[in-house]
Amino acid sequence: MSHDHLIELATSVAVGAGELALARRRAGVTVAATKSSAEDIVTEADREVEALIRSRIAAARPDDGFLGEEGDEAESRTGLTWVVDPIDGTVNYFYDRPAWSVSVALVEGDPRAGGRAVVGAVFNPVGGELFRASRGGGAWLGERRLQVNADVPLELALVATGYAYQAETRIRQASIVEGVIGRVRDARRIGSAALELCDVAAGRTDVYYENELSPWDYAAGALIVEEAGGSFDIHPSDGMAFMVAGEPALAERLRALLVELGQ
Ligand code: LIP
Repeated sequence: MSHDHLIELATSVAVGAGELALARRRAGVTVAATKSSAEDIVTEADREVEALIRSRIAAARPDDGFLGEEGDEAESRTGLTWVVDPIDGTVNYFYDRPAWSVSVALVEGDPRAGGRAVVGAVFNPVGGELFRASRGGGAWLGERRLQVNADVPLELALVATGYAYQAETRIRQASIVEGVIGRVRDARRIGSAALELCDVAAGRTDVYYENELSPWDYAAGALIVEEAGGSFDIHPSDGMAFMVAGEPALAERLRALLVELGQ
């Protein structure tokens, strides 16, 4: 199947899943369970949306692998694995804050160990924005070609980040933000890694970093950033591995600052 067909499948699945998630949101959302902490929730909609995505992809490409946030992993027989976050920004979704997305990526290789997406789609149903990219085909918001901001000095960079579901980790992350915020223009936090990455690709923020993300949080957004001329790298750390995404020179300056601050 060509990248054109693969990106058509990824975008069609992401939009259909987003429409279901939005309908469930409007009908009312309940917490189905918690995971790593009381703050780390999963809703019935998360599970229902992932099941819809899984069924549509299995019907179209039954031999591909599947790695979703909410369900069992399916082994790949093609070397390709669909990496899916059915609702990225779950807490925002639960609070009916209009900042959540469906993230669908097809990754070549091991999604947890260097695998790279060949196509990716991120759909924000509330805003009606569909971000997409295919390897070598550019990054797009609708029909608009995306490009990261270039030639931005660190001290004038609008920086985005996020925080973990564990309080002790958030306290450590906040101490890093305390060191960053006086060295940059300002900081932002959406609460959806996929949308943060798409904002970098669209030039709405200059650079984004976060740690303790999972492949389903970043697989699609990382490709969208790279196809918009940016870099996405996961950096090992004695503490917590962290990712940085943005125009390559700026991303490297932020990485160096984070290491200086003890990230
Ligand atoms: C979320 C990420 C976000 C991070 C949150 C959470 P989820 O994913 O998209 O960047 O800061 O802690 O991990 O749980 O909403 O799919």
